[in-house]
Amino acid sequence: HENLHLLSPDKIELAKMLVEMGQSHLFDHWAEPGFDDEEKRGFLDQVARLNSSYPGGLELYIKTARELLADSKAGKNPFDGFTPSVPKGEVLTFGDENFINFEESGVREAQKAAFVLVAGGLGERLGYNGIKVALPADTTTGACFLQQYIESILALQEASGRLTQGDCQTQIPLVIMTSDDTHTRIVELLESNLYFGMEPTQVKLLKQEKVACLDDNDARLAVEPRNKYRIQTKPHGHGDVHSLLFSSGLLKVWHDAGLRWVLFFQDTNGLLFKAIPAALGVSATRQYHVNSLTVPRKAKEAIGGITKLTHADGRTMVINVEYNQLDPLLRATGHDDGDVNDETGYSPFPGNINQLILELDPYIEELTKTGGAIKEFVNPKYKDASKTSFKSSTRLECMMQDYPKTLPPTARVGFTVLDAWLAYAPVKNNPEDAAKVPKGNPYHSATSGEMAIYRANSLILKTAGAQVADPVLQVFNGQEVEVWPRTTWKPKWGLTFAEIKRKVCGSCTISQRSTMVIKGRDVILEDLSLDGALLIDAVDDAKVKVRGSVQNKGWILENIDYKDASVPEELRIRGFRLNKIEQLEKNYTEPGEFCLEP
Ligand code: UGB
Repeated sequence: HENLHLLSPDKIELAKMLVEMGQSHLFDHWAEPGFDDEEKRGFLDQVARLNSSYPGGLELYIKTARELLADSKAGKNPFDGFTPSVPKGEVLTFGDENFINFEESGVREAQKAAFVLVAGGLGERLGYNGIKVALPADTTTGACFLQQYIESILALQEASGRLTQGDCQTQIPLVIMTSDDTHTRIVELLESNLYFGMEPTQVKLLKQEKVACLDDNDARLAVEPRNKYRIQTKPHGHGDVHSLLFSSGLLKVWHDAGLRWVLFFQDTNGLLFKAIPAALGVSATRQYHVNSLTVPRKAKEAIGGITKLTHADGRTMVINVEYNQLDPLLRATGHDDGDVNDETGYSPFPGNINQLILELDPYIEELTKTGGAIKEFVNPKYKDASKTSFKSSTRLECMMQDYPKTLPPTARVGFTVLDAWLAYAPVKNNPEDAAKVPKGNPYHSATSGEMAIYRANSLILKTAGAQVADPVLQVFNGQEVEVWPRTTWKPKWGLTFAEIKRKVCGSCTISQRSTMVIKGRDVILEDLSLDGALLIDAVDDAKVKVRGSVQNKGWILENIDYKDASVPEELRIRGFRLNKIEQLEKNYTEPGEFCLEP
């Protein structure tokens, strides 16, 4: 009480609220007036930030925490009363007529889309020291994930503009959710690369705040061990993206601009945009309010499973069940073997790749009710079976894919199943953990993430009619991977299958040891026989036909050891680097029509 005069009236209210909410321990060790006064004010400033950044404020946070901690202590199953079953979704086959039609409709819709990248996570499992979006998606082009994402959105924008003759929006907005762990470095990456070609005003950054840590089952807020005037905080999870979007006012701006879709995606999936046009087409055609992108999933693989849950009282929902919960849920509901592969070799529950497409208007309607608050969970690590104390402080967490949990039963919640080779190759695991992944399951490492890009590109070229040599198996950082020819292109060369097919003509062949980098938009491959490395760059108005035989020593993959500290970290975590011995490189800087016939 003797310190109250130091505080403004609104801060006094906050302090009172804390005391009423059983948090008086936060003030127990306060020094007398005249000592640490700045620190005391700083403490209440932090409390004010924690209060305003959480929908419903700290009071609700503490209340929810008590409920969730009590449930956790009682061992309550969050799926009590629900029976899981396999939901029905739209299954796509790359390159067939259905896929091509969905792609075209998706490109049309892209004019009315906004993209949201959640990039607040540090990626502890990967253990990389930088930010994940700055990692090269592949080392052949060296383009980082953020560059790839931005160039893909720009290519989509251009393709959509062409198809719809630019009748509405001309710039697709991109929002990046950052956190204190990633914000400054993401700003630097964007600024030092001139936003990778995007208009700076097209990109908006929203920073998520951390939430207060909890010391015990009474949800007593944890104080920093070395600073008694600071509450300990931890990340709240990617679910924050919904409340941030809502409170930023952007959803209304998008609505007023005539937008219809919001697409959420994660920080390190180099394949994603190969699947986006078709998946957006599915959303539009099936009029899904929520469309989750999924891939076939191996039983027990560390990605969530999309599941239909039916409650004894008749309620149903189609929702992601995290990998650590799916197996126990199945066992508890009569499936004695739990989560197992069926005759297809995959779990019948499709794998969530955390790429969501939401229809804007129903999204706004829902968030107007919830403020963007997402159903949370708590995951305390207890000291012992009495579950009375924690090994270290915990906090509430939330996930963006839990958004449908509050939706009414009338909501149209669907999902799209895509080939994993086409849609999903994240970089999440460090080399040591990846090498321990059971054989047959994806590694989700920097090694597999890069190799997956070459495989997808090769398979796409094959489907487009090229003869692409089979891969060889090689081991990098203890992981056996298929090494396909290193064929790459800028998104503007080919974002949809139809566009790529149009640019691969006659009889093209590509040998396994080849590398191809196409940077121009209008480059046509005609009767090309590639055995070596070929690099073509061209300004947008240069039309280049490449034909005939290209043969040279090419670029060779060399093994490196992830423990070799003399090699840069972004290469070490892959276990290989490129030795660029010889290539045919052509750069067309003037508009016109050209033919490259070596
Ligand atoms: N992220 C944030 O922006 N803020 C945060 O506070 C935390 C993360 P992880 P996770 O695709 O394989 C998800 O850590 O959460 C960003 C799904 O829940 O890579 O373990 C972060 O920057 C799971 O169902 O993944 O697992 C990154 O971009 C499964 O689908 C993204 O959120 C799994 O992804 C994901 O964070 C998967």
